[in-house]
Parts: sequence; C-alpha cells; structure tokens
Amino acid sequence: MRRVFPEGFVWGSATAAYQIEGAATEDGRGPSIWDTYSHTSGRTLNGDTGDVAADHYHRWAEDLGHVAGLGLGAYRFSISWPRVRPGGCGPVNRAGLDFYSRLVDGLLERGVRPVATLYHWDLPQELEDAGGWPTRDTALRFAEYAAEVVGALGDRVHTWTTFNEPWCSAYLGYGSGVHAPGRTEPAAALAAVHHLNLAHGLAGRVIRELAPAAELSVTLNLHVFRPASGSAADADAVRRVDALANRAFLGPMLDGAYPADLLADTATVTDWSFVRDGDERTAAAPLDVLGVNYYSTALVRAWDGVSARSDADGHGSSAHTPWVGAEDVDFLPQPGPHTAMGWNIEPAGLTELLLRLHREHPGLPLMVTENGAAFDDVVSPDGRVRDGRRVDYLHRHVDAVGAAMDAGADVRGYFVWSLLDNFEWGYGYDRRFGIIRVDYDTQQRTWKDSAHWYRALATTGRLEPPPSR
Ligand code: IFM
Repeated sequence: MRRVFPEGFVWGSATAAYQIEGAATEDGRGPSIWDTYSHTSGRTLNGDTGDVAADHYHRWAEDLGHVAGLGLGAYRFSISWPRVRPGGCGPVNRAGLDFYSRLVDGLLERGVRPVATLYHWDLPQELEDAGGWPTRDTALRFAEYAAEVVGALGDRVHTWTTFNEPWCSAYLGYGSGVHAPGRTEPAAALAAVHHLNLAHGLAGRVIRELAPAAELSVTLNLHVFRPASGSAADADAVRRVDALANRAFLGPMLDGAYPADLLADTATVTDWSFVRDGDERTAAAPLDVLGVNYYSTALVRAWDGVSARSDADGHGSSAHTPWVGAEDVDFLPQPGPHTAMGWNIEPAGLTELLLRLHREHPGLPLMVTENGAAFDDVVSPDGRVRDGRRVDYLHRHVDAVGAAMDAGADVRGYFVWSLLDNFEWGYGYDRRFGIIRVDYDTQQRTWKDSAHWYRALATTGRLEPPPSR
C-alpha cells in the first residue's frame, strides 16, 4: 500500500526529560520522584536510574543535529520541573530555564517546531513529600511552574502540552505503584486523576495568557479495550475500564464534567469530595489539538470470581491494580505478535481510536504524539542495527493513521517514540524504543534501519510499500 500524506502533515519524534537528560544533580536541578524511586532498591530493573541516561543535557546540540538530519518538522520534548523549580515552588533555577531556552532556539535555528510538554512524570520530590498529586496544592504549584516556563519560552514554543499520559501518573504512581512515587492507595489515585485534570485547566489558562500565539494541547494514552465475548457482562467490563482510563480525562478536559458512571462505579473507593465547584469547568481549557499516544490494545472480561485470573494488563507486576474500583475486570493475554514490552501489535486499534475521537469530539484536531516499539535490537558486526520489526511496526501504524484520515479523522501529525534509546522507567535501559541506538558505555548514537526508513517518510510524506524483511 502506497500513501501520500497531505502537505503540512507534521512528522516528528518524541522524548522526555528524565528518560534522556541525565545530569541529575547538575546546575541546580533538584530531586524528582523518579530519582527517589529509581534509587530505591528493587524498584527498577537492574536498579537502573536516570542519573546519566542518554546524557542529552550535555549532548543536546548533537541530538538536535539528528532531529534535523532526519528531516523532522517537529520535536516533542519535556521540561523537567525540578530543573526549573528545584523545590517545586520557591525560587526559579535560571540555569535550568536557560537549558530549555537554548534547546528551543536550537530547534528554531534548524527549522524544527518545538513541541514542549510541561510534565512527563518528574514531580519535584518536595511536592510529593507534601502530598503529591492526590493533594490539591500540587495543581496550584503546577500552574505557577507553568507561568515561569511559559513566561520564559512563550511563543517560541509552537505547541504547549500540559501533561503526558496523566493516566500513568495517577494510576501507576498511586494505584499499582509500579511508577514513582510507588504508592498503592486507590482513593489517592482517583484524587490524583482530579488534580491532574485541574492542573491541566489551570495551566491551560496560563498558557493562553502568556503565549497567545502558541497551540494548547494535552497528551493522553487513551486505551482501546475489546471485550472477550459478546456477553453483556464483558461489555460492562469495557465500559468501566473505559471510564477509568479514557473518560476520566476526556470528560473534564473536553466536556467539563466527569462521566456519571465513573463516579458511581468508584463510589466505594471515594466520594469524590475533592472535586470543588467549578473545577470541572476549569479543566475544560479549550484545546487546539489533542495528543494521542498509542501502542496496543487490551482484551477484557468480567471476572466470574471463580476461574483463574490472567491480569495481563501489560503494566508491570504488582499485587495492586491500577484499575481502582474495577478490580473484578480481568485483562486477558492476547495473541501475538508482541513487542519486547509484551504488548500486542494491533495497528487497527489506532485507526479505531482516532475515529472514535473524531466521532465523539468532531472538530478537534488530533496528533499522534507517541507511537513506537521496543525490540531486542542486535548490532551487526558491521555496526548496523537491522531493526526490521520496528520498521514493520511503524509502517503499519503510520498506515493506520492514514486509514483514519481517509475515513475523516483530522490528524495533523505523527511523532515516533522515540528519537533515542532511553530510560524506560521500571524497565530501566533494558527496553529500547529508539530509532537511534544509544551505546550507554560510550554514549555513541547510531541510526538504526528504522531511522533511515523514517527519514525517507518524513522528507517525502510518502509511505512506500513495506520493505521486504
Ligand atoms: O517511554 C514511555 C513514555 O515515557 C510514555 N509513553 C509510553 C512510552 C513507552 O512505554
């Protein structure tokens, strides 16, 4: 299948501060919850931390050279809150802000559109010590931090994204505990959901005021759930996890209200009294574009209470579930192929998701802000990384984006996750998502076959028939 994407369709790549920057204690950066978590024994694979990561803090100019060399129109990166405001509130760290200012200018000099995310999971530790996202004050501190950053970088940033995947921050951070700060408190997870929504709205207003020419966005990892059978019970299981994962964010952010079924389903976990009058309207800051991260689908069923459970939700092993209030929903293993994360490969799910958003929120432009795959890459004796499976994965998902556009979805761009191999959270450096390989001993960057493939796509806008493998 050959596809030609429209003129103006944006091809980009994405990264996040803690995953690539390193320099964890340099130039006044304070500790974040991920520093604490990764330095706690048993939390990450092999005890890996982001202390050095891909050393991007020192190699940013070289890395922007790769972005430009790939012919990308946009680069999505995140700003480290503890680099800019080491204590979460209080004095601003000028050296931290200057780093991002240089990065943004470096992108503009290379003709690349900066797409900046304000929060990709690295909460300043002091704010977690004061209660973290389950506490309302954190949302207010986030708006102050946003004002400092947007005040400094303003309209030089083309698109401001408030949050990356608040689902992970709330449910993995405070529900299952497989992400920092590693708490396992179901009610706190739902309070975190709300304060992330509130913080999005508060920061959205700040962005509108301080950078009126920039676009406002948020990136959600919306889930595609499929029922294990045609039974009413399985359909209800889908409805409940959809409320937790998708509508808990889409509701307030796009419609200004939590879905009634979410509040009812979780009534035994919390009474939602942390939601104050006007909060939901605040969360609904009008967006210019919705960022969508997509990797795979989930197969769910209503657990009968008797048969063995699978709990194959693909989000790490924990005795605690991120699916608070839906503990009787079981996640089933799915047929292959799978990536090295154990996630099933299902490009049709991306088409389905984009079309759902188009149907439910007509007129809202969409951007695929993350899509990609971890595989066990092998460096050939000639130094080349023949990552044909990643090329195949990316090819089929880009094609799925094209299919959604053919069917009417207004998709403005696609960002591959990730530019570089990086710190994959609880999996440390063991899982590689980059189209550019990082040798962590030497910090040498090597373009994998997928980088060459992506360059051809980004510079022509043409998806050519799949390369034979
Ligand atoms: O590495 C992460 C990223 O930080 C957020 N989205 C999913 C990626 C792969 O797990």
